[in-house]
Amino acid sequence: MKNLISNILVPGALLLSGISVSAQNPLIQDQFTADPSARVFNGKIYIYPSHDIVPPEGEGRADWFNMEDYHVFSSEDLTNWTDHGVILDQKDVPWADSKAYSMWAPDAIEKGGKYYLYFPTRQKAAKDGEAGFSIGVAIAESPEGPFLPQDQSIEGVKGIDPNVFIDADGQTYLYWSRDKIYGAKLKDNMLELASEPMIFEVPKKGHIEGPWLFERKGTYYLTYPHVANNTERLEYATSDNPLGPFDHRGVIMDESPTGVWTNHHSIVDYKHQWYLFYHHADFSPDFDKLRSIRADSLFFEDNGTIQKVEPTFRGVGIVQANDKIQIDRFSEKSERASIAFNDTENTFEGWHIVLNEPGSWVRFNSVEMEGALEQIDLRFDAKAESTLEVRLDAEDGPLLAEIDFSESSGFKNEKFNIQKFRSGVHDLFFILRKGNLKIDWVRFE
Ligand code: FUB
Repeated sequence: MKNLISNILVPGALLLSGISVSAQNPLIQDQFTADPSARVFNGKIYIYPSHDIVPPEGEGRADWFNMEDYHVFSSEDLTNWTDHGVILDQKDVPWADSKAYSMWAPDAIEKGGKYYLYFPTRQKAAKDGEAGFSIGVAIAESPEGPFLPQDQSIEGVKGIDPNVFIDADGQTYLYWSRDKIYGAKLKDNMLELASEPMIFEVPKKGHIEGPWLFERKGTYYLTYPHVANNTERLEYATSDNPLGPFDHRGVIMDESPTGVWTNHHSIVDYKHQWYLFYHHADFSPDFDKLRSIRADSLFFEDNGTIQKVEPTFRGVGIVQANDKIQIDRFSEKSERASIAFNDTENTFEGWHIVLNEPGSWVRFNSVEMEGALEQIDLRFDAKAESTLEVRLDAEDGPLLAEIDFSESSGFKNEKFNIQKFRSGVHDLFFILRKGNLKIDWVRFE
């Protein structure tokens, strides 16, 4: 973990704005991100996440969440993400404790051509000694910021996890949490409550936070992480009114099997497909306060109920054949195939897939391939003489390549000829026929 921590404390060029990151899940692979609030602005998808960090020595809170700023990321294809850099820092919020490292889950919305960032953080110690979480607003001319914070937090709002919703009639609502979920109307200025906060106790027992409200076909979906058993799972309730009453309807995503305690999500329709954005601790398997955002497709039944989402590594979006295809972020694999970190001291180096038994395979969905491609470039480590088949669309689909590897001593790249094939979006199958092979990534040219 040592190199990983120094990577975070001295981010250098990795965290400059404007860098494009190509990724499956997790979506952002050069820093920790959590609590993704996804929004569609000007035809692009923007994500406003929390930014988990390891704080400088002697600052922040050991063994807890530490966040000092927000970045925003955008994408047009859900595969290539641009980091627009820091849009707000704790030191620039007049009402906040500038050393609290508590810039928790934010949300953003556009109204009248301005962009409003709603964010929680700890307020400066008040005269009565109260220094809990309040929610503030920062305003920008562009979704990419910079966001200018208001002098005061929103009067009458104590809590975390703000979420904003604008109904078809133009009325704006603010939701937030403090063990329960609260909601109220916002004034047209987007800065003040226009109604008394209501409390939504759906369900009545178990910690609940992170509200995200959206409307579909006249139904208002209030969605939230809830601890029903051990850790947070994503659930939802519905109503015909943005302020309820809401009826509990079901589970969107089960508890994480790896014990990550939080989950926090958003749900958006982008180019006629619904997506669930959520988080896990992919790059920090032993410490669940350093998280990473993910996305998977979400589907509704005809009666409006939400189908449960199974988290995947593959995530969403189409990958171009001439980009690095990280097949360890697979869509499906045989039981005996596995993944491993490339460098356990610096997990941001990613993973490789391990095929160590003849017959083991991995499938990677939705690669855009044009027929003129002639070679596959593989980064691999052959632990023995090995043979790999690369097939299109099915385990017994058209053969693209049959590749023999001699034993190697560590990872290296080699290029191999491929057969002719039909242009289009294909699923790729990699099937080990002989030997023992680790593959980091592949690329076509
Ligand atoms: O990121 C800090 C907190 O963890 C969020 O505010 C909660 O929703 C949980 O994800």
